[in-house]
Amino acid sequence: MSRQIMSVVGGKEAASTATYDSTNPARPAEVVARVGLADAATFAAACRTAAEAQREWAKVPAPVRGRVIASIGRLVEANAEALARLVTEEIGKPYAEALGEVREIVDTCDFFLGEGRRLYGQTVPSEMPDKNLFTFRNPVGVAAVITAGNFPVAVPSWYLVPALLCGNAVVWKPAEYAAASAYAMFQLFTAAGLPDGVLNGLFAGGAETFAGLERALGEGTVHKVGFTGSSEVGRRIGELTGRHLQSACLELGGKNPMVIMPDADLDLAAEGALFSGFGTAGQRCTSLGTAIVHESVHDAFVERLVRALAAATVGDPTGDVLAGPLLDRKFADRYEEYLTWIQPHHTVVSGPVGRITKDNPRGGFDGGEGLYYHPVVVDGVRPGDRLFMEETFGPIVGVTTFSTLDEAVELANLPGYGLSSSIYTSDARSAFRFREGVSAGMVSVNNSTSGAEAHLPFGGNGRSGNGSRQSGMWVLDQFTRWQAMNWDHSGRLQKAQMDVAEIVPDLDFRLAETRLP
Ligand code: UN1
Repeated sequence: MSRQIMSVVGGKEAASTATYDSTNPARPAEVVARVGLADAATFAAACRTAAEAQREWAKVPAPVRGRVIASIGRLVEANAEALARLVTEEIGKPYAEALGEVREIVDTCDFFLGEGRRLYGQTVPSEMPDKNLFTFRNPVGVAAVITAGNFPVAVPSWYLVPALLCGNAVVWKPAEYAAASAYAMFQLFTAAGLPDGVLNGLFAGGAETFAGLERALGEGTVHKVGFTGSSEVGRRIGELTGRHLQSACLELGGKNPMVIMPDADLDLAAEGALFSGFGTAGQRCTSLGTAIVHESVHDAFVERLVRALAAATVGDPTGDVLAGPLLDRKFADRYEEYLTWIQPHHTVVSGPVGRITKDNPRGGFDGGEGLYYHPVVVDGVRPGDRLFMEETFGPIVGVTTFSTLDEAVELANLPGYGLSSSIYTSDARSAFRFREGVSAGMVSVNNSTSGAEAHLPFGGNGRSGNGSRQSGMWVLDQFTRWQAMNWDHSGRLQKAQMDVAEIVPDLDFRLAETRLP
């Protein structure tokens, strides 16, 4: 029996105008949840409700809001297995990874519960006597958060937890194909005692969401937009928020490079490439795009990667597998299109390509009805190729070669994304030269391109985002605005820059020349 879920606005179920079935990608005939989808008017109404609730929420002392975040962490921890099982069922993420994803919510809560007792502002000396200067972090107001379904609970928590802690209200629009996981997390958040209207869960299609957001921005009830998804939609959201003099927090795609230097530990590099490229079936925004391999170790690296891939299991995500099915039909269709970008000058070194079926099995595994695909390694990709230039969300990795580190850095930056990157080397100079040259917001040395920790700044540049950063103390700048206060208690008008005491130096002073006798 599948779940029926609806949007929740101000603590009450909100009207829906359409229905969406979220299915299990390992067995697409199985409906995980029947989801009521709201329209643009309901989205805008949710933002009004949030704006109303935010006024009271901002008055709750930050340490008390921190206690609520602590309770969310405890509730998520106590429900970790159930939530992870649901994530596996709904988007096909291998269970061990789903548990790791749930852990990331707890880590985020652990970090921000203490922030409730910090949210530091400064006291700053004034240029005049009897005057004090201060800075305060104020909540922005209402955050509209629109998230993807490949990390249906962890990535939303990166927005929701700091936004709420800082005293904002949130309207959260999760991906429809991950609605059941999102709804379960929403329930855990509200069980922690958030007042009605402070967190609203809104299920809606893309077009209605965009129209609702446009309306709410016009009405002045949204003050920050957080978006995780494609570069294409991110650009539209950036344009829309820009017209309203806002800058959205955009976490977009990636074409994440991994550079393998001649002095790399090749076994370690192959293991890293395997997980970066094919863990989560290549559906992380931090997944490996192209392995950029020094020409002297190309054959040895490719041979190791292909061997490791052949030994890896693709299959039922409830079991111990490297990868399960793709997230959803829409993603499988798009992935099939990426496969058409394989050109005659490329060499597929991994074996069969395409959907795993009875006629195209992977060893003894025929995939059943599931959206399972063969993992693919394409050797010989070149800078002009679409496979080299564009994000290919799914289990496909390109391989190209280089001769100098400068050339490798240039290749790493060429697609114009800039989320994550990695270098395998045993030379500190190469690691630091790569770090300096690469355009990515994140750099791994001798490690996978994916797997960022919850307390480092997460975000990208170029086609990967507008420079905004999530996580750790850096995300506070997304969900608060600095306010500067000056307080003059001299009892007279002291004019800045004019009524400032002057101490006159003797700038002609020079040291006397002394000569030894
Ligand atoms: C994403 O795919 O949107 O660094 C985020 C990682 C994860 C997050 C990925 N912690 O791979």
